[in-house]
Amino acid sequence: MKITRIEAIPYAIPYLKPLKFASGAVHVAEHILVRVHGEDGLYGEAEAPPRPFTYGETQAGIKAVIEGIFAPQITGLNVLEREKIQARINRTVGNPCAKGALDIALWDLAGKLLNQQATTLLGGYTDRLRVSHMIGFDDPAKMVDVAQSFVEQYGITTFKVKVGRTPFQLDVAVCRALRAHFGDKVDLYIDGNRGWSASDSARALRAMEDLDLLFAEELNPADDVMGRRWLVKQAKIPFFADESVSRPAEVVRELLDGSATAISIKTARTGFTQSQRVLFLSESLGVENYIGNQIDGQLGTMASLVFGSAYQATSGRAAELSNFLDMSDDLLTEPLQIAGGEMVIRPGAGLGVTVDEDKLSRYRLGR
Ligand code: MUC
Ligand code: MG
Repeated sequence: MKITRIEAIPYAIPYLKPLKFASGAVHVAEHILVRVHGEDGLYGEAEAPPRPFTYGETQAGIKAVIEGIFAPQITGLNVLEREKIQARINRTVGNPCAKGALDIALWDLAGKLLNQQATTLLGGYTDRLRVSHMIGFDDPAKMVDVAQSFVEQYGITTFKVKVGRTPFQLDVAVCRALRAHFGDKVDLYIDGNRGWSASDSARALRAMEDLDLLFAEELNPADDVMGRRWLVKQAKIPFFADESVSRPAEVVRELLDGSATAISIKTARTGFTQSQRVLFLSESLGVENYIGNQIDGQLGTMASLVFGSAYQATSGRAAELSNFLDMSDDLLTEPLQIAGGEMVIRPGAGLGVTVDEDKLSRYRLGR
């Protein structure tokens, strides 16, 4: 089946509660719905979340690159010619979230064409993942309350704690409060979004040595090349690369440079096709990974679940699948559910979810 038309539809849905972290904050989900149409009226869908403070992409930029460059390059190709499509869109450098959403929409469409779940086409390992929730900056007591409510309401027991503030003791106090409140009943890890220097990161890690953190992520910038290497060498817990690995080549570079010892996989920035490369690299090298969250809405969250549940190597750790719960609304006809700390894939073809046209017309921007 041929690709006949591609749409990039901007929309905006406010958050009930903004998520704040060291590199920025999100108050409104200003995302792009990517629709790839094939023959016979079938289409595939995915969500692109622009993160200017992480990858430099904007909502307007994602729409422009998809409609102006990628659509003319791949319209008319067979939906299943994934490598040919990758070769064409990768002539343009950067734009990871635009490419990621386009790729996921193509897998959704391929699944519908073949009447198969995308997760089965990818690997079909399991039908569910444990969920980890990401807690944004606030006072220690409020962050403990958020975690407690997610334990009670959703059975979630793994939390990513955003750190990277100055002075670093603010964040140490939060982690200490969480551990004091929950004891060993929860797993905790930290993500600095490049907010600290190498030396403050080292001091913070020392100050939290007794808190049994699972791992640390992007505490300082990978661009502080020597400082990052110095930090990672002395860290006693795995050091995950996140925003510094938006391409497979960057995964290799960060690992060989000693700037990371483990890899966060985000389908929002590497789609399914490039996420496979990242995953197979990390698996072959014996490097740990987990499925991260780019503050995705429900469509993007389902994409993360579909990919993560497809493979044994991405199913081991809890995946970040719950931050859509902070949004005031979403686009799907049937909202995603988290119960018993898990999220389960949907039985339908492709991603198994459907966008509600009324909701889309309520939240779409422009015509
Ligand atoms: C994360 O893991 O860093 C914050 C910015 C972004 O791009 O993703 C989030 C979460
Ligand atoms: Mg991160």
